[in-house]
Amino acid sequence: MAFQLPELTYSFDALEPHIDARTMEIHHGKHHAAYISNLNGALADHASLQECDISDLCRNIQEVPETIRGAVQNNGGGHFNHDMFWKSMNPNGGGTPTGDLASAIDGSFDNFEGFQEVFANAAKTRFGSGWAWLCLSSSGTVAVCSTANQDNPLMAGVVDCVGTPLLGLDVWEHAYYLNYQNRRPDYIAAFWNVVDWNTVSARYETAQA
Ligand code: MN3
Repeated sequence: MAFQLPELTYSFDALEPHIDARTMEIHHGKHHAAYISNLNGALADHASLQECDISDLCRNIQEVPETIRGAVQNNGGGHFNHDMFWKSMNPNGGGTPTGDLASAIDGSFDNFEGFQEVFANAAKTRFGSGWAWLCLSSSGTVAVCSTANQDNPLMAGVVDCVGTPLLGLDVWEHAYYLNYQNRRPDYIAAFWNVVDWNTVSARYETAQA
């Protein structure tokens, strides 16, 4: 089939104590796998779309045939978002961004702490299931927003914060409930310890090119 579950580059327990092994195992092996299975099912009779890059499928979601658009929005979004999420974290992560990305964050949020506060607030106040994002906006500045369900900022015509996603945080309960129960703010605070800023910076450089 067109899309396959990407392997993690670290073990399920590598992000402990911030994200526990059981959550990682179920989140990757069950939730992400289900998005891919359902995406492939939706695209079964659409061979040309099976060849698309997942980011292009998200970007051009309004051109996907109407009969499968909802399934591609939910499951293609789910695949893109989780693939990006796994790669945004590293057991050696944490700290602060450097270089051009740090300057861009300072430009939009005064400083890194200001950015963290805005991002955490977007993640906390997303009602129900969704994601918080740091994006490169069309105006060339970095911005924070949140989206519902498995939508993401690539989905022009669907979301009101169109841009290139640089960092996303999954705030679905399945991402944190085993370890944090209803304490979403604690999960958000723990996330900063595992963010791989080198990867986020590389996305920023690519998005500007
Ligand atoms: Mn998830």
